[in-house]
Amino acid sequence: MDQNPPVPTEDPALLAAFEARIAAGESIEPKDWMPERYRKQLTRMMSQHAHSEIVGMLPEGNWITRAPSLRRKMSLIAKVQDEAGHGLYIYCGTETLGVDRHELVEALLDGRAKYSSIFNYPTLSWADMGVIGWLVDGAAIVNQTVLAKASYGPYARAMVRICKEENFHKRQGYEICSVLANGTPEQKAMVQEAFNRFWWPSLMMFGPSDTDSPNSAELLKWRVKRKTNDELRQRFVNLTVPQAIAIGITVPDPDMAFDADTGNWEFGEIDWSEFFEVLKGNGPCNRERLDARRKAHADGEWVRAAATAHAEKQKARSSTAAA
Ligand code: FAQ
Repeated sequence: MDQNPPVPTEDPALLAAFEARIAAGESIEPKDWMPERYRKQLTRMMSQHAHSEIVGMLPEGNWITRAPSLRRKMSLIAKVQDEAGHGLYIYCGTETLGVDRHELVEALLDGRAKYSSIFNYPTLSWADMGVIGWLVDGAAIVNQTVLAKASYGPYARAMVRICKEENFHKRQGYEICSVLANGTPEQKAMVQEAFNRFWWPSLMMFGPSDTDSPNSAELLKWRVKRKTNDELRQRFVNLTVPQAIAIGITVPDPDMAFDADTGNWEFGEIDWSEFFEVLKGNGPCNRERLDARRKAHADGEWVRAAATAHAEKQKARSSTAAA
């Protein structure tokens, strides 16, 4: 998507009225007037979010056939299906801004669109299923609970339902980790190793630090974002470290320390070069993830064709009946 589009000139009176509504905490709805830049920013952020949900099905989908019990398999299938649902709600939300989801999907498939960096890491052991639920869904909840108060109504409302489901995902993930951490020495080592791999990439999910976040100021001004990337990252760390301690997991950060004055768990330097490499397409699984999405899209061609044919037939039937 265009990084630096020309700023459209908006009618100053309309813009002032829009900004007054935002300041008053009103919700902006699809048919309301909005600045083009607001529409663009929301389309960018919501479409990246929808793509993340869909690509995010792949790392866990990879373990469905290898779940260690029927119960684990059932909850993993349900979780992966939920992520598909989240993608669909958010694509629908994006369409309320006047874009066509096919264009958004095209942008994903041809590599122009971003999706969350976290899904470009491999899932190497069963413990990864626990750690993803705990950390990745946990990070998503911290971010999305705040987005449930975003100024754009359809996005905010989608977040309410999504957060409820993400909470279930997080609990099932933490439960897997807790069982493994209290299991045999091999199981405990497996969950610690998975945690070590996912800890830093989970912190990166919140985006670059505030000083390097080009979109934050505008999104905060328009109350799409209600907290900065760094504020949310800190909240996630503060919530997660005590959970790790409770089940005997060590956070792989020698600089981690509790600051009694601020009440924060202070953490070490994030390797931002790794984050930006993943964004450029050079993460461990970027290519594999896009190839999988392209294959799924091509394999689904006949379903789309059949659904379209069915819809057209229904439409023709109802117009004959009405005549
Ligand atoms: N990965 O100026 P900022 C989930 C990009 S859902 C990739 O700070 P912004 C559920 C950013 O797009 C996870 N790219 O950007 C699940 C921008 O690029 P652009 C997804 C990233 O928008 C669980 C550039 O860097 N959640 O996990 C990332 O103000 C388990 C500069 O950054 C959402 O999308 C990143 N981590 O803040 C599913 C929530 N971070 O477009 C399956 C909604 C930044 O200018 C299994 N999104 N970038 O070229 C947001 O809250 C925000 O968009 C942020 C980024 C916070 C992600």
